[in-house]
Amino acid sequence: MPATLKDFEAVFPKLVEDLKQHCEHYKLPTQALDWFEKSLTYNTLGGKCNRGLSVIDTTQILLGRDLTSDEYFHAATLGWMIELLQAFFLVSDDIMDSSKTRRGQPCWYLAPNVGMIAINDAFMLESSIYVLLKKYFKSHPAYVELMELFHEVSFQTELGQTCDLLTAPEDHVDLENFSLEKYTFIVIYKTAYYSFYLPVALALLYTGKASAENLKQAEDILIPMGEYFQVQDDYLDNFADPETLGKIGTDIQDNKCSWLVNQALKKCSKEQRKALEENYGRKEKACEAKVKKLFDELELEKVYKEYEEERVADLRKKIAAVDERQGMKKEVFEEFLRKIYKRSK
Ligand code: GPP
Ligand code: MG
Ligand code: MG
Ligand code: MG
Repeated sequence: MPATLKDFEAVFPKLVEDLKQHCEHYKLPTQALDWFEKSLTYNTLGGKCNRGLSVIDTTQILLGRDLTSDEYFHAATLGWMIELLQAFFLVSDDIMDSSKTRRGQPCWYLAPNVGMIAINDAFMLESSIYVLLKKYFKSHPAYVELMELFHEVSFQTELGQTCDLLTAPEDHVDLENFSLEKYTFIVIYKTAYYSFYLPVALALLYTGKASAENLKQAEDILIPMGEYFQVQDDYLDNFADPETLGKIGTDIQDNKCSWLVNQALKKCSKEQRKALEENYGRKEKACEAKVKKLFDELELEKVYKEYEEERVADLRKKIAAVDERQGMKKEVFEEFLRKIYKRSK
């Protein structure tokens, strides 16, 4: 049985208490302690928690049995550490993308009295990972590897974010700057490593099954799966109902090298390209509306649905070929794919 969000969320208050205790040890003034707690709950809770839940599901599948309550707590704690990493990224990303809403509420930097304090709050969310890692995993045989993995995946994500931002200059629209090659690099690094490879790699390290072969098999399937996930994110940015999605799309106005604009460039006529040149990446709502209309004319929804079926068929083929001799399980990947196939949020 896959882990439930309710059980997973029930672990979080304990981790908040641990982090507060760590601050109290430094005699942090109450005002700052309350602020930290508020940031922790505002920014870490309220999402789907697919990444965090996947650590528990993967651990269970790898061990081939139900977890003891101690194992459940440890796997969930690793899961919450990914959710903290994600919170750190999202608080920062929303500032960089000038986004307005996240998980159905104002982005943290836009919440009352927050503003640029959000930058420091993001750092604290990141640092919290290592406080918890030390508290609960210091004597685990893979402690250093767990820590190095968080560091490396953070670096990879930051590389992806760098390219995402550099291909989307605010004041200079140049469609020549976009390409599917650049797109692939951006999404693999900014999303696939931390969202897909990290949960499984953590579970492999935690269960003592992180052989080079198992890690490589995980990477070979989870990176393309993460690429597909970010294509979904880009598709939903334009085509989903913001109410359902919990965030308002900004990719067109932000001049992003998104999957949709790359598909549009592949299909458009000369006139349509001119319209794209004149309206993509501009702040005006009317320009955004023209690009949205163009995306409809080019039937990008249909292009996306075809891509999705093709990608999923390819992933299923890769999963069927997984070698289970060193304890890896096909089910790890099947479960992951089940969580995201045809998602609407
Ligand atoms: C998703 O991009 C990628 C991230 C949230 C990683 C950010 C990395 C940092 C180092 C800050 P996105 O902007 O498309 O996500 P969303 O649509 O959720 O804003
Ligand atoms: Mg964003
Ligand atoms: Mg972004
Ligand atoms: Mg997006």
